[in-house]
Amino acid sequence: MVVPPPTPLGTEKVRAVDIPIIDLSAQRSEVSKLIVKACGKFGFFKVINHGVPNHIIAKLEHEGLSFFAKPVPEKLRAGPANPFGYGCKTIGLNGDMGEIEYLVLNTNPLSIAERSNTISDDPSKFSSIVSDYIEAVRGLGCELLDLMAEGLLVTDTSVFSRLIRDVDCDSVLRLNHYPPVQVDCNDRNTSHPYDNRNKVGFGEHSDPQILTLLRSNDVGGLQISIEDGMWIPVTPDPNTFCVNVGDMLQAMTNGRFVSVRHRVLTNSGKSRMSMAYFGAPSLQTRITAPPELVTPNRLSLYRPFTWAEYKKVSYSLRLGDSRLELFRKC
Ligand code: GA4
Repeated sequence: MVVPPPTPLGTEKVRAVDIPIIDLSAQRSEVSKLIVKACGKFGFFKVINHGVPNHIIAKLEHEGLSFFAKPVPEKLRAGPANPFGYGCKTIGLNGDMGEIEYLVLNTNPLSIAERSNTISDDPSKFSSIVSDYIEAVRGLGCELLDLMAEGLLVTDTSVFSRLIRDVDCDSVLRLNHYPPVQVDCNDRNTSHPYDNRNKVGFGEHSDPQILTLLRSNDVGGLQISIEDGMWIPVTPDPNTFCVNVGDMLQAMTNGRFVSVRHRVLTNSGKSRMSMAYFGAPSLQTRITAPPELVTPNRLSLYRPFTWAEYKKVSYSLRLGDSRLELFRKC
């Protein structure tokens, strides 16, 4: 199903809503309940005390900033963004555009090692920094997926996490850089940080994968959608990870969790850099809900499909299209 064109920027409603901040050091059964609640209501929450060491984050952030500071011809050496490499302004394969430049990496250690010499002057250092980050965020992702299964009272509590632990998983690491976009001084409106002067950095969409773990610097721009036409700005906090439910997790929870629609608007003064880990299953994985989540009162919403099938459909559509609807049972 193709969604109607979005409301023009600036005519939309932006609301301040408290986004759940979940402390992973709190009591496990409480944490799992809070996560299930947040995933059902928003498909989004923030985590603190997440266990990903600061030095691992700081090193990758430094590598990202050094890469984006390079002259364009050097960045282009990383190869085109699809499937893995450097992209600037174009998103996907069907004409979506944004005020963004980015680097997409496969999370497979061999692939990272191979790619590193086109990205960094010290490829072995780059590849070990990226691998350390991926290992740490994958650990956090697995922990969150186990907590989700526990909170949903699914007996096989590793049913979701084992998909992103798989050596053949199709997970992706993406570094996004949103350079500041100047606004006309006559147009300046100091009472609102984000209004119609801000351009789209990354347009409205949901993430196709299972879950996304996003860490950004202290520059805002990320917004999540709660209802049609209502946007909530996410306060940036370099010490937290934002967790997005992706389309696959919506399907695997039989609609108990919602995959969050989100976007990024540019900032007029500062550049935003975010690092997103997209946890995905292997291409041949069949996406189905565990038996506990399919009941006579809650029949199965989606037909079974593979991640490869879903990925192919995703890349054949525009960024903002609602792809999961195509897999809904009639
Ligand atoms: C959104 C999540 C990830 O950034 C991404 C994106 C991908 C791309 O930028 O090439 C997609 C987009 C994302 C959703 C639908 C398709 C694919 C652009 C697009 C139009 C890397 C991903 O996996 O899906």
